Amino acid sequence: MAKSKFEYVRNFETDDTCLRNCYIVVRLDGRNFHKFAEQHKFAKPNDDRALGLMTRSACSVMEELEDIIIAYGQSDEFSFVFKRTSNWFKRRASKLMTHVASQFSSSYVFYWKEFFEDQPLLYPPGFDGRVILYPSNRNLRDYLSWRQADCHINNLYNTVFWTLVQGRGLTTTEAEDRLKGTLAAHKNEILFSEFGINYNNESSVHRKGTTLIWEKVYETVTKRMKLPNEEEKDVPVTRSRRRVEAYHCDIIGEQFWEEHPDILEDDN
Ligand code: DGT
Ligand code: MG
Ligand code: MG
Ligand code: MG
Ligand code: MG
Repeated sequence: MAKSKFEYVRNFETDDTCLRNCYIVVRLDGRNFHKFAEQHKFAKPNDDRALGLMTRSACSVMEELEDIIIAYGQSDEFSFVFKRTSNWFKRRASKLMTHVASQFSSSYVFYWKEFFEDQPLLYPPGFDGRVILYPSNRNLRDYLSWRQADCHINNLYNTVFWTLVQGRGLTTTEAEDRLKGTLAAHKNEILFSEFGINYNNESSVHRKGTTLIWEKVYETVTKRMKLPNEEEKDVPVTRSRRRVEAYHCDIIGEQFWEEHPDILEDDN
């Protein structure tokens, strides 16, 4: 086929194929959500409408795009893991990342009203994206553990911080000073001895974040059928289909992975 003299510009495109055999992680993070949360009156420290909308949008990403085996989200971020054998878009990083980011962003706006009934969306939110490759199951699990540990550290801090501000009337500066240099044990202690709050009883959505995986569900529906030489009648038919399921549990330890052995493919 004849080529135009302009065709050569194609050669300026750089190759961004993700290395084979690696899990491809795309992590999105809300742009300037400090301000976005303020302007849309997010509850502090955790707004369940906002978290629900993030999860709804992440489900849409998993359902609409190919090959995502697990996703993990907290605060204004969500990580999506493509299976290591995925060949979707020939593993081109920019294609994968932009599809995830745009599907997520449009879903966030599309489903906004379902979660924020009385709060109008004041301006279009954006999400940045990055791609990270992990060559082993250990590396991938450590990545997810890192994000969940981050969720825990931030949530413990924020829980104590806002309890001191809202429950004790401290200014934000006073609360900051009070917490400067404290370890996790101190923070737990402040919550328990001063407010009678056992941090472990706080909502697991807030403490553990949200993990999305595929699960097989069996559905029995009745179908009207006509068999030869018989009257038409209702027959139960069982079908299996995949559905995205949300968990708010620990994913750092072994238990979750032992209970869901199909998520990760064997190393080597
Ligand atoms: P960035 O990501 O560099 O564009 O800037 P930010 O402002 O998005 O910073 P980031 O991502 O490090 O921190 C997330 C911000 O979002 C943080 O300021 C708290 C806010 N945020 C996230 N979830 C909630 C929530 O449920 N309630 C409230 N009040 N704020 C939240
Ligand atoms: Mg940031
Ligand atoms: Mg952000
Ligand atoms: Mg963030
Ligand atoms: Mg096109």
